[in-house]
Amino acid sequence: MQYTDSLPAHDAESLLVHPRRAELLKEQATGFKSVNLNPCQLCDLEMLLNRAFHPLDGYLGRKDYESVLSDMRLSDGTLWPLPICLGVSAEFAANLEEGECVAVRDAEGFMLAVLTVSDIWKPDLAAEARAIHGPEARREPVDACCCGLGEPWYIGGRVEGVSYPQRYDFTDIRLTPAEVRRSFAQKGRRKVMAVQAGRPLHRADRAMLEEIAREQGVDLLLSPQLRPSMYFSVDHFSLVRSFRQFTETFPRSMASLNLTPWFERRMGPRGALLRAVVNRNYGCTHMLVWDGAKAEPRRNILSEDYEAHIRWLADHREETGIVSVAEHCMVLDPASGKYVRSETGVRCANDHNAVVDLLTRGEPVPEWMSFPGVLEELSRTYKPRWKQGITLFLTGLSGAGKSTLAKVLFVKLLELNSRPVTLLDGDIVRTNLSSELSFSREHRNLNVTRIGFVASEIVKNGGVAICAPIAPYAESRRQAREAVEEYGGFVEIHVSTPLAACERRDRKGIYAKARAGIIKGMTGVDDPYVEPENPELRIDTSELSPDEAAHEVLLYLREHRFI
Ligand code: PPS
Repeated sequence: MQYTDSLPAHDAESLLVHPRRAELLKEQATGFKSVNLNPCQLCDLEMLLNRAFHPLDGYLGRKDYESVLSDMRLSDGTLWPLPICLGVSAEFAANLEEGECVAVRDAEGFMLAVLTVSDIWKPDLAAEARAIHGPEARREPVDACCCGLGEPWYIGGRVEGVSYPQRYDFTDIRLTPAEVRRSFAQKGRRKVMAVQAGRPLHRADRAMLEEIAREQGVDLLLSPQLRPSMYFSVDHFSLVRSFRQFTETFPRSMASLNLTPWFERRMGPRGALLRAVVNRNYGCTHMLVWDGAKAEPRRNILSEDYEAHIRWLADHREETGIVSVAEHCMVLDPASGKYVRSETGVRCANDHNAVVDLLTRGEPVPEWMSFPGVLEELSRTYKPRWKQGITLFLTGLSGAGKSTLAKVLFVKLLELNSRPVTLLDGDIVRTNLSSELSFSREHRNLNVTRIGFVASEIVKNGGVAICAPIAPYAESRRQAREAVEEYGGFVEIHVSTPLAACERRDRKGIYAKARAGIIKGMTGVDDPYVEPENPELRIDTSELSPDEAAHEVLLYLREHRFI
């Protein structure tokens, strides 16, 4: 890699510069161009700054990049399996010159580092994909960091760190590689196996880890595999909290927990090799390799691909310094009540699927499957339907009876008192949330998308949202459903009262005005209403009283176990 002579030498523990230099860089940075990092890029920068990516001291330059693609080595011969480059837009790259300094910032604009640009180039993404995934690979950017950049350009060069990215969650277990290595030394741990998993771990995993620890003579460093996009989601917190509980089932001297900004790149064997290098930098000597194939019931874990993968990692053991240990398959021995190793049983991951299944059905999880502490954490996230949040989305023409039905449901659900209930009637929303919007197609869609967003926040926090907009278009109804279903139930109720009946009622006199041409673009008169194709319920209020209509909805909710 190319270095600028005037740059200070880098520290083995971090790429953060001395505070005086950091101050100087901040002053100078007003004249630098800026790159704002996406969540994946932030993880990469943190891994560079804390030296989890040692020996890299910046983003790869072109020569190193090409050498990594062709030989899995930096140009000085050091093993390095995957390119770590900074992807930028073509527009940004076009105005940049080699030798220039760039301020590297987080999404809020806070400066984290300065990159002295040594190389700027347009990567051949097809060649990159083939080098990493083999000749069949397609040409999409292989690196998740480049998502959303269209046709990215890469910039490489040395990095001077000013600050680590801000993290506010679980700060007590976010140790840098140097801190982890020091803690191993203090505790006298000489052999440690890194265990990363993207799902909560249970009793079968515990039994397997205990057995491996005994056989290999290792302690354990447990890390939940976090997704950069997950930081604001419930899953993120519940995964980490379940890991805390799981770690506590081991003797203190044997296992510790740490969060790393590492994210899984889905880059096949090369990705696993990079994980080995990173684990070595955290001071580990071993790493557990899960069978990446899909968990299928009754499937023997040791597929040929998996064995080849383990052998391949073993071939690079000298250079990575990491012993790769294959996942074992464990089954419960009914006679002893203990887990025993099996060559033909099912993967531990299946146990997790079973646990989630039981929790969401509201059924008890048997003692032998998991730990009380882990289950307590998970049961806050994986709830049965009657404890999850839910949205009742009433759609239909003006005057169809949506508001009346919504009000009756609001009262009935409050009477049940199982969850907090919020009424988002069309009028309430138009007054408080969408007062500037017209009744154009674009604005109606925007209005309904906003309602979907508010409803999803309510559902995320376990409440009931009753929405009653006209919502005449399928696209925004679908968006609202997608936003909500990420967190809970969505019941679409088409209030299908025919136009003639709505017009006969005409309580607001709005149809009369529309027919007289005073109001233009009235839904059903001279503006479309696209009927929902597959609503959960269809209710025509011209044939039912409000109480009867509400009764139908409540029956549906009961039948589908929402209440
Ligand atoms: S939308 O299409 O979902 O954004 O509409 P919504 O927010 O539910 O607003 C509908 C209420 O606005 C009044 N109104 C109109 N409706 C339809 N078309 C036009 N052009 C229009 N102009 C005003 C109407 O009274 C609706 O109230 P409800 O309660 O549905 O009768």
